[in-house]
Amino acid sequence: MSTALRICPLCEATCGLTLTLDNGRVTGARGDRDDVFSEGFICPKGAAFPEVDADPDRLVRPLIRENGALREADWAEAFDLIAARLRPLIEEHGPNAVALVLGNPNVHTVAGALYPPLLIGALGTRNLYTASTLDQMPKHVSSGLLFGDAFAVPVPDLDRTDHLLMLGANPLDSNGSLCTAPDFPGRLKALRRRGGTLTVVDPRRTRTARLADRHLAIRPGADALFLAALAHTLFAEDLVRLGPLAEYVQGVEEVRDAVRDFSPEAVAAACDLDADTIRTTARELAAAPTAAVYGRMGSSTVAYGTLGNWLVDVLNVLTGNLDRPGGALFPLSATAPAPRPAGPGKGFALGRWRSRVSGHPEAKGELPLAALAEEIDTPGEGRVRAVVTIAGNPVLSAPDGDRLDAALGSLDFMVAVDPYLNETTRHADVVLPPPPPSRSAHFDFAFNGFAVRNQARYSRPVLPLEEGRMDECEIHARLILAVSGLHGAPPSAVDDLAIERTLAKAVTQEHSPLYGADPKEQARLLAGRTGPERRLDLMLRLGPYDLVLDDLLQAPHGIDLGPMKPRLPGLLKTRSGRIELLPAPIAADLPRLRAALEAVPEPDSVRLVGRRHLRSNNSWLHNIPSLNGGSNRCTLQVHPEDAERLGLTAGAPARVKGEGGELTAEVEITEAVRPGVVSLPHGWGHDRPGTRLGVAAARPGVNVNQLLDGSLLDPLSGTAVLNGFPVQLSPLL
Ligand SMILES: Nc1nc2c(c(=O)[nH]1)N[C@H]1C(S)=C(S)[C@@H](COP(=O)(O)OP(=O)(O)OC[C@H]3O[C@@H](n4cnc5c(=O)[nH]c(N)nc54)[C@H](O)[C@@H]3O)O[C@H]1N2
Ligand SMILES: Nc1nc2c(c(=O)[nH]1)N[C@H]1C(S)=C(S)[C@@H](COP(=O)(O)OP(=O)(O)OC[C@H]3O[C@@H](n4cnc5c(=O)[nH]c(N)nc54)[C@H](O)[C@@H]3O)O[C@H]1N2
Ligand code: SF4
Ligand SMILES: [Mo]
Repeated sequence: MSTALRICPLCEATCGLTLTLDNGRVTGARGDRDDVFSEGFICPKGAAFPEVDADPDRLVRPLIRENGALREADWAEAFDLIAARLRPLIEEHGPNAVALVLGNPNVHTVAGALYPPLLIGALGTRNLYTASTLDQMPKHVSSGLLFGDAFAVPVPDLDRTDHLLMLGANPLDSNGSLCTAPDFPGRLKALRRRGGTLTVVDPRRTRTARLADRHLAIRPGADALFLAALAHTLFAEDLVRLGPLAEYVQGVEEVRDAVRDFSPEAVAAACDLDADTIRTTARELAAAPTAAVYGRMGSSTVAYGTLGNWLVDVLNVLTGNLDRPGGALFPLSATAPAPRPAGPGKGFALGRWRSRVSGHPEAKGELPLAALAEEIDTPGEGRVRAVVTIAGNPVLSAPDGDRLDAALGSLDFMVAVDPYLNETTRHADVVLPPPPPSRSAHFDFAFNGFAVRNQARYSRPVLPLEEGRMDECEIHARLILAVSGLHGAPPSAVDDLAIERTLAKAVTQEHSPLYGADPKEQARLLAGRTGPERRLDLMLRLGPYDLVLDDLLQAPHGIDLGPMKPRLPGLLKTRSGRIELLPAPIAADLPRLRAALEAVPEPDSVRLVGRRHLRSNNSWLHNIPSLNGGSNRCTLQVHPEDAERLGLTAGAPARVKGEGGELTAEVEITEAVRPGVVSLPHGWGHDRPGTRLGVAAARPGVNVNQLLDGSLLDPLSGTAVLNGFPVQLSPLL
């Protein structure tokens, strides 16, 4: 028996785990007390790591479709088939005939960080769809417009702030998002212990809301109105204090004009909050020595998602809290390029192309995942004929899974890189299964960029690859070669090319640590056992902390790089080189928000919101017995008043009808939801044939996204409205 360290890949908190190994298997997991960031924290999902790792339903060999049925194949056969089918399709119909779908776990794997950008380049397709348009794309668009960099996301300084205003997030169950903080619950408790204030805005009385000093049970979808009223109040009461930020910000007066109509009185009815409460919230935000406004899923996947995300940072700016300790700061990860000197940048463009069928504008190079089905099933020039999915299950995660399900079934060819045969991957002609996490290296390329403390931790695979398995990085590299017409070349060629390109650029950049160096010599210096390790080594060398891979290998519990530090103005890449507080696309979308002032919902209307459970992760952990035990979790939560009015009974089925379809769910009566709001979680509906999810299929639940038809989007970001959409309820009889 031995132990090994491994960062948990099951949510954004990135906790360090100590795994027990016995006989070539992981038999236990506990929190690593010496981890520089997580200091021993673990949640039930992390504790289930051994089970997640050894799930007998995980695919062991590639699958290929033959005469309509999937059969096991070897790797060579699988890649031969991809090269033989995908390449000719691209040559005949052009690159846009292939759509690439990237799901959430790509941000939790080394492969998902290093290879998809190269695959996108190799495919040359404009049909790129990711889970971002079911999630945080409004934040990317807002950051792109405000700061000129879609990845410049301010993160609340949880450990130092005096005041946190949190909207649409429930970190006690989600463990945090776009704010990477192991033991988020403990950090919130510490905030309160040191005399700080926590305000939670959520239509549900969540576990997080119960921890707060104040819970505002807003009407779903109204966050942007509420935030605009806070900004209005700051101006009206002369509470705007930019402090040192003033030098870097333009457009403050324009924002004053833009929010003039949104007085607390004007938004009160739409938000269903009283004007005094809104005013008090604004005053407290302004009065706090330091404060941070933080909005997540519930304020993002809504009709005014980009406006809401923009207003979050407008408030951080107007109160002088952006980029200052205790406020909302920009993390600086060890693999981010070393900061360049301040000055104008290229800015951020939206809508450089549009989707074929509905004309949705691209955002950050992506089209709305909600529009994928129509891009496949609408005939005509430019139709999507083949799909590659990597770590995604859009049949359950995106609106109108039934339509997408049918569309995927009609494709000429489909490839899935995924460990499971699930609702989506069952349509693939080739399934390429990556090994379980214990056999994969781990580095948080994505989440270190959103972490409340700068740090770097690397884990090598804790167990060797089993016979017949392929590392996920190699799977991605071979896929890239197969679609590029380079099928059969060694996968290391992909890493070598990436290194060569990166170095060629870096040595010409004056701010780069390798400015003026000889690229060939630098490439030879790179250490690491594998291509991806050499690429990590290079990124560290080009990064801001003078680190190399060997430093990480010498520090198995991680390297602490200190608290977040101010990064303005160097970080700004807007054309003006300043924070552009009222960008034109935002100004153009504000009339829509103004119209919402009048559109107060009917008194008896009901809106649906989602929820997460501590033991879940989107659609893919329902197959783990210890994470899917106990009572039914896929229940429709209804407030007692609504239940009474609508004749719904606890434990009995209710019919739920949305614009896109209807379903039946078991009623749970609870005051945890406010009147006029019901809640149903996502990621369920494991009752389709042809999957290999024994445990999940036995308790399938229903797919909430079947209530949607994919037409409700935040127009600036293409993000699906997954929260706060209208539904009708009735007892099933
Ligand atoms: N246990 C668990 N953890 C997870 C996941 C999981 O599935 N399970 N998924 C991971 C992923 S991919 C993500 S993106 C994160 C998300 O993590 P969070 O951003 O914390 O998201 P949720 O837990 O969905 O919480 C969203 C909250 O918004 C509320 N809400 C709904 N509509 C509105 C609204 O209009 N206004 C406001 N103010 N609130 C609203 C909901 O009631 C809900 O409590 O969690 C990650 N962590
Ligand atoms: N109604 C509603 N819908 C939602 C949400 C909501 O709150 N409400 N949340 C949305 C959010 S925030 C997100 S991020 C999306 C998520 O949407 P998706 O990313 O489509 O869904 P997941 O369930 O995370 O699917 C992950 C897939 O990755 C596979 N996988 C797991 N580990 C690995 C690995 O190591 N490598 C590879 N290659 N694959 C792996 C799993 O088997 C699964 O097929 O769902 C969105 N959908
Ligand atoms: S909080 Fe997230 S990262 Fe930490 S143990 Fe749980 S699932 Fe893993
Ligand atoms: Mo997400």
